[in-house]
Amino acid sequence: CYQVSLQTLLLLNLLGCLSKRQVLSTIRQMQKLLSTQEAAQLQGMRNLKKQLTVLQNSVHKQATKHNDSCPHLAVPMNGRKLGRKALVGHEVHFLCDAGFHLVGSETRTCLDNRTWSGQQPFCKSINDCASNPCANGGTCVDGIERYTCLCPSGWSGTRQTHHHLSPAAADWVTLSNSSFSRQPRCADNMLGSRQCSCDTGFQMKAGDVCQDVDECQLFQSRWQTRICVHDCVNLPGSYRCICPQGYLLNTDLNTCNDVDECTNSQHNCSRGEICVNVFGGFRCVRPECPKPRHNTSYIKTSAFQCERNPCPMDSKACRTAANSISFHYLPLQSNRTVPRVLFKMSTTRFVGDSLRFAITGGRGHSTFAVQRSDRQTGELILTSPVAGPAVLEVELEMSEFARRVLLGKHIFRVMTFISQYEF
Ligand SMILES: [Ca+2]
Ligand SMILES: [Ca+2]
Repeated sequence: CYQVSLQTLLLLNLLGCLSKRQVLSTIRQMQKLLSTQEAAQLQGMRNLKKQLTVLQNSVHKQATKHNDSCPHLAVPMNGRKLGRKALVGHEVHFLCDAGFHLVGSETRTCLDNRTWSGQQPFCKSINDCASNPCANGGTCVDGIERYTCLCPSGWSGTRQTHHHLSPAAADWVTLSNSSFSRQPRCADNMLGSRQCSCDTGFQMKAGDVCQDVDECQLFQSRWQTRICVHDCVNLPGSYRCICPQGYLLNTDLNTCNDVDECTNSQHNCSRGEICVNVFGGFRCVRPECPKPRHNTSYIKTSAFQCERNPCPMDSKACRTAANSISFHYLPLQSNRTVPRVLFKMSTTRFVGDSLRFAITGGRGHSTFAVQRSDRQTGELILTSPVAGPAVLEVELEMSEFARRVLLGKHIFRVMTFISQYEF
């Protein structure tokens, strides 16, 4: 019936003045009070830390302002940068290697406001097949500064030579029936008998003719014996693997490697967007913090992270809103085996006594599950195979508790880009 201090509680307990039930209920009340105070204090400290970071950033910005130079400019992949000085008024020029053409600004000037004029250029591989140079159903294979036309059988290279007008050099591989068969090499041996053999990639057929081995038909048609990860073209005496756009043939000549358009600066993401490399292409993303509402607002603390601004303690809407929202972009190949751990979440500032993980939304979230991998880590798991191309979105929540009192919530927005192919 009255408030007791810890000391008086002990004393009264010793003297036997209070019943066990009364003591326990008082202890519970005090525990609850402590937890609430702990949460409030923790929130206060987090706010202070955040304000210090903001202050630190603004000091950094002021310090760099005194410098009279523009930020460092990257050298485009497969190209060169002419001019090293990055001082106000200076210019740099960009060039591309043979077989590539420049996309973006050829010349950029360091302006008075210490930013570069124009757009960061990149060197794009010239697609020598873009003009469809192979006539009459020929298949074009792009190379660097050249292309190869693979003619269907029944057509000869000479009938297509008038398409040589393209500036790129062309290899003409005529897949007429005659180029797939050759005369054997024969020699008379000491015993007077004749021995004949075929070149590599050819085999002897009836009528003493060397016939090309169609490796594609022989091996590519069955999954177990496939020789090319994507597509195969039969050539006289050999074969060639072809990769779809966005991939380059690996040095093993049968697998396809994704082109990293983001680090090669081969993307066209606009200013304010972030390039995300995915299998077979790239994506331009723009992670944005939620708009302010009900006393709740967020500030961007890094490219992929938003943190809640300090809130008035009397606003329940603000106190229960997530403390942070982070954005995650995951590239994945089509039809990957499951179950597969896609993403792990944990906290480095764990002060409570328990964490809870949950899926709280997103398109196509039925293909996902969330589970705990240890006390401090939750995992996002893909539970069924997904055929691409597809984009899956899922929103995860990690809540931190101390004695069942919510200390904070963190939201993870995970976007998975699934490629068209299984590589
Ligand atoms: Ca062949
Ligand atoms: Ca890519």
